[in-house]
Amino acid sequence: MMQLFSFATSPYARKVRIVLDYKGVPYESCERCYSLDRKPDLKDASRRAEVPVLVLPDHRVIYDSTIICEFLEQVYPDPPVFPKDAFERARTRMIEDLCDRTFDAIGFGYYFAILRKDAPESSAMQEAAKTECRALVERLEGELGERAFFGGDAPTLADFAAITHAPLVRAMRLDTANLPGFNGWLDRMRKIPAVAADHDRAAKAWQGKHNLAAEFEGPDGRIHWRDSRLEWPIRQGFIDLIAREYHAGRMMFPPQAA
Ligand SMILES: N[C@@H](CCC(=O)N[C@@H](CS)C(=O)NCC(=O)O)C(=O)O
Repeated sequence: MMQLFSFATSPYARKVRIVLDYKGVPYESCERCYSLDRKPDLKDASRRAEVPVLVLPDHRVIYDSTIICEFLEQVYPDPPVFPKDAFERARTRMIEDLCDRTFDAIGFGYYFAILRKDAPESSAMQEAAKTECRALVERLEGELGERAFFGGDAPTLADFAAITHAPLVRAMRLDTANLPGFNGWLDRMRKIPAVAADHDRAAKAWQGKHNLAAEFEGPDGRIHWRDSRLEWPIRQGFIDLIAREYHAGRMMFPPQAA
């Protein structure tokens, strides 16, 4: 059976688990978070030690949620998570990419600012995240238009990527009353069994041993930063806060990939 290195609150691992469940593919899940538990098996499987990582029954390894989902689509084409039309397929990937980079970076910045509540930048950083999140949800509303899901009548990878970030909109208490497309989409998504199961897993994780500090800081108090999560606070002008984190030795990066 395939094994998935996963983590209950990782949007990328959640996306892959939703796709596996949606397609009815059997797999064994292994909860890992390198920055929290530093167990060597994840790093042995994939040098960057990020979840998700899919290990095939013959021990071959695939990392990165998008690459894993493309593999799953080819091996288990039914039900599909990509549209057939070439442009719509590219559009699905663009929406997925938008969620993976932008939504994730905004959420990371928002929770980081809450965690550093005593920093002088904390409230401005939370506000910047809320403003950008609002703009992003409006953009998604536009992408939905009159469609039930981003790709039309059936959900695709774009929907599964976006739904893992939807809790952020509620956590920020953003007013979405004038976004009927987004709200209708949320209702439809929550009725999909694979999405409901993911929601239960993530909610249980948040209520259980996970808390904000535990989620962010490894055993030595360092926070795991990478690409778009680092770009966001610098673009927003919070470079001094990031520099203080760096000089205080509170940052860590994924292990070198090669
Ligand atoms: N591009 C990767 C990103 C994966 C990623 O950033 N995973 C995070 C969790 S959300 C991670 O494993 N970070 C290392 C850690 O926290 O230990 C993907 O799509 O799979």
